[in-house]
Amino acid sequence: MTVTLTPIGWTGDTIGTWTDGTDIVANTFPNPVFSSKGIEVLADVIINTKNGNHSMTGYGGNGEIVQGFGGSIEGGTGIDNAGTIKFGNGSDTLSGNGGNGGIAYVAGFGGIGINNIGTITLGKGSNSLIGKGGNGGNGRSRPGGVGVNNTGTIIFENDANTFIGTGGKGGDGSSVGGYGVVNIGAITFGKEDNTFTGTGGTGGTSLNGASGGRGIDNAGTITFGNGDNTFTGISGNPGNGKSPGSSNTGVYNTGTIIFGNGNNVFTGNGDPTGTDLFFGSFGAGVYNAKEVIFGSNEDILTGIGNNGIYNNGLISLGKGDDIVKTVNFKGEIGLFNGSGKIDLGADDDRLYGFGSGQFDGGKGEDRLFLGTGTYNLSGSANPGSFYTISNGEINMLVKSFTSIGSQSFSKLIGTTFTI
Ligand SMILES: [Ca+2]
Ligand SMILES: [Ca+2]
Ligand SMILES: [Ca+2]
Repeated sequence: MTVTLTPIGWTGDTIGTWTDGTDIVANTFPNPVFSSKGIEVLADVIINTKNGNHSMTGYGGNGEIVQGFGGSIEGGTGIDNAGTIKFGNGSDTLSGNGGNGGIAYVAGFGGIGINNIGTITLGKGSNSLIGKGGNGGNGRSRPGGVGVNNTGTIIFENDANTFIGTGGKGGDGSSVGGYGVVNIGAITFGKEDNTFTGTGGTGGTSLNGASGGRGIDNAGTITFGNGDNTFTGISGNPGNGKSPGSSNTGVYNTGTIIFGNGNNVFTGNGDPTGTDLFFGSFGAGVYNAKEVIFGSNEDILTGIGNNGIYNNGLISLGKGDDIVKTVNFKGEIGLFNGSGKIDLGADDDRLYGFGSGQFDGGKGEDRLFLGTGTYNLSGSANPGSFYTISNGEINMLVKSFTSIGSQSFSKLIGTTFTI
């Protein structure tokens, strides 16, 4: 049965009112009502919890198993917010668990862990928002549920917060794993050190194992304040099959991700097997089509994949001794792809990888580390001051680097060299 939040408390499986103490809100597990939501806030309803520690845990109902057509077969959403939830100061936890999709002629989708189309503001205190998608139904299968799906607004204040989305497993048959976090709205963090993790679900088993889900898919805006943040997207593994499924992307960004000043660690881990669902044979750790902006401390951006970082937009590292690293699945220096720009900004930065795109070291002693191979560095720069490093197939445009490997950049101009 569903628990519904109200301005004075909650009703449903349990009934209570908001207090300044510790309020625990949860529906029954396992949720006995097929496809029902665990906890919901209806549209236009405004919830003001008081100060104190609030714990909300919602379990969506599983989809029904039906013979033939019909039935209520999608997994229910764990926590569904269409209104406004304002938490006071205190350490609050929202934990939503999507129900599993049911089995029918056409199976059901896994339920979403936390679905927000309204507004959630978490006050001061170390808060956690944790969504876990349900598994997709087997048979004529359906995808796993998304861990956290946000089309609205989620705001954290200044404190160390945790944000975790984990996609459900794709149904056996042929369906993809659920995405860990999908954001087309706005997610904002305050100062302090936050952890943001999205992990895609495993793909379903079939003749050709289905793709794992993306770790983090952002088409909206994610903003961090000053602080040392950890931002991690991990693709789910593909399902088992005679041939492996397509691989998917750790962090897939077509929106905006902005960090404040602090030592931020941003990691995208693509799927190590199969071919990429969207880029043919180029599985990506991090795919960026718009912008990722870091502030003025020491940031580390790592993409692990067939293509570690596939960038068609702008990635700006700002001031500070920053590191941008591509890693292939053997653990070696990997590949860049795309036509975008990576701007390392002021101070002494390091760039690991080779591939297409524009790479600007900016001010400072900037070092470039290419993977093993034979390369040619052009004898002159283009009108934009970029030199071309070519391996005979791919051109990498670089400027303002002081060295390549252990050798001086200026001494390599116009030469062919082997690493
Ligand atoms: Ca920086
Ligand atoms: Ca820099
Ligand atoms: Ca620099």
